[in-house]
Amino acid sequence: MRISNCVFRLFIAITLSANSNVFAFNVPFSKSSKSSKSLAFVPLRSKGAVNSHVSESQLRMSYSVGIVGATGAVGKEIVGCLENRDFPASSLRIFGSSRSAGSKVTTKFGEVCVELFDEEMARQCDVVFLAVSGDFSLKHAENLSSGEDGPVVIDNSSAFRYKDNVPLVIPEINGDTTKCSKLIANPNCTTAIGLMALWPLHKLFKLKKVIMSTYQAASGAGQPGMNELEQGTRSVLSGERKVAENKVFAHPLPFNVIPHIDKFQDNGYTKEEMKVTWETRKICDLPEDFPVSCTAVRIPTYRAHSESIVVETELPIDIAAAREALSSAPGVSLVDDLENNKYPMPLTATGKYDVEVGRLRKSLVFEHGLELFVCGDQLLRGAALNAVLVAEEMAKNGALKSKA
Ligand code: 2RA
Repeated sequence: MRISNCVFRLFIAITLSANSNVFAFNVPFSKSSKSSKSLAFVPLRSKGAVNSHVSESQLRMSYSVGIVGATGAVGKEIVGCLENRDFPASSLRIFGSSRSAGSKVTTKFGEVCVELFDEEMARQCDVVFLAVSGDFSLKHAENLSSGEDGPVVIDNSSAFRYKDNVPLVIPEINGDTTKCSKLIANPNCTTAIGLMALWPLHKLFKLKKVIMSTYQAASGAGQPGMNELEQGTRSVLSGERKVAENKVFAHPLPFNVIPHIDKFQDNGYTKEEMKVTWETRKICDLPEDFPVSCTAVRIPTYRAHSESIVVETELPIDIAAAREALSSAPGVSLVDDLENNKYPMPLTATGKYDVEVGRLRKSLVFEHGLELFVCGDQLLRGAALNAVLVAEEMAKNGALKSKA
């Protein structure tokens, strides 16, 4: 029977990754139900890989899905992506902490009960998404995925991204690497958004150098980041304060930009910036010393990261060919219509599966060089959607198996 015609009973427990409030659901779930707006954005459908879903034969299989961290900013979007993409889930279990295990909450799914996180319980799943801290992942991810009967584990943290034996995956670029490991690392959102645009250009013109400046939304720091931006802006506009308070960010974010995301490293770059360098090399299978440089800046927007990217290429740039390559690339929308003031922006990229790419122009700096502007919903493309696409890829290539 086609999964899409079925009504499943989903057992959902939700844990708040940021503040550890944990909820759970035990409710009937219709595959045709629309995503709750309170859980996640309903994204616009995109072309290419993100619409290809799993094959007809794989749709006849169904997978038991687990999520740890399902009510954090990323976890909510994972639930939304699974729903919106009709992921063939026979059951959905969401695991939480002891503090909130057994608690109940009413949502569009009905009343929900928490499951206490336990490795053996989570190992019963076919695939487990981890949307929790790196420390949690370090402690549990390898145990979870170990052995023949362990589930596929897709980890959103940075804990395993740079380990040689753990694939770091953007399915449209290196999806085939998922065949060799049951533990998969999801890239940092900033890298994922940029590479969606850079990969088609690399195939066409062969990248030589990449220089990126980012404009990153408050939600990169999760719900607490969004709250600090909103409350701080209100406090200034109401006259309550001259300058907003800051706890999440290094400085007040309202009416400001902050060139500091994550910890400073010995070389003067931040860790967020170095992630772009390290992850670009690994995902695109580039040499260890391939030149990628990033300046990462936090700006007072809610959602969707923006990136100004300059590349030097081996081959001469042909703008028409670049536009054609980006137009047909899966997961990319070319938004580049200067006459009508159309270019990528956080407001238009928010809630979209595709990354917007525009402002394409030959660089004035390099003999062979291109400049572009990219905006992507980092909670989707940079995290939740990418993770669900990884699971779909593994369902297609046989690396994700159903125990049923
Ligand atoms: C940020 N990229 O925007 C980070 C989140 N992983 O803070």
